[in-house]
Amino acid sequence: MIDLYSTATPNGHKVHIMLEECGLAYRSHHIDIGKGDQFTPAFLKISPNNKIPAIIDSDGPDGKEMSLFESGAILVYLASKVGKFLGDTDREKFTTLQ
Ligand SMILES: N[C@@H](CCC(=O)N[C@@H](CS)C(=O)NCC(=O)O)C(=O)O
Repeated sequence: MIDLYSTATPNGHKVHIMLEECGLAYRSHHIDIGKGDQFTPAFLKISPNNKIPAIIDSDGPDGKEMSLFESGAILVYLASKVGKFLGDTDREKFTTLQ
C-alpha cells in the first residue's frame, strides 16, 4: 500500500494522476500547506524539505518500506515499480526523463 501526502497543487496532482495511471492502491492524506501542516514533525520525517508531495510505500524495494519526496523522483519510482512509462531502451528512458 502506498500512502500519499499531498494537496491540490500541480506538483500534488502529478502524483495522484500517476498513481491512477499505474493502477496502484493508495491512501491519500491531505496536507494543508495553507495551515502549515507541512511543518509538523510527523510530516518533516517524511519530507524534510517541508514540501508536498511525498509518499511512503510499505512494499518498497526488497519488500521494505520506502519513503520519498520530490515529485519527479516519485514519478520515476512509481514508473519503475510497475515497469511502465520509462521506455525499453536508455534512449527512450532519457527522452522521457527530460
Ligand atoms: N520540487 C518539488 C516542489 C514541491 C513544492 O513546491 N511543493 C509546494 C506545493 S506545490 C509546497 O509543498 N509548499 C509548501 C512550503 O514550501 O512550505 C517537487 O517537485 O516535489
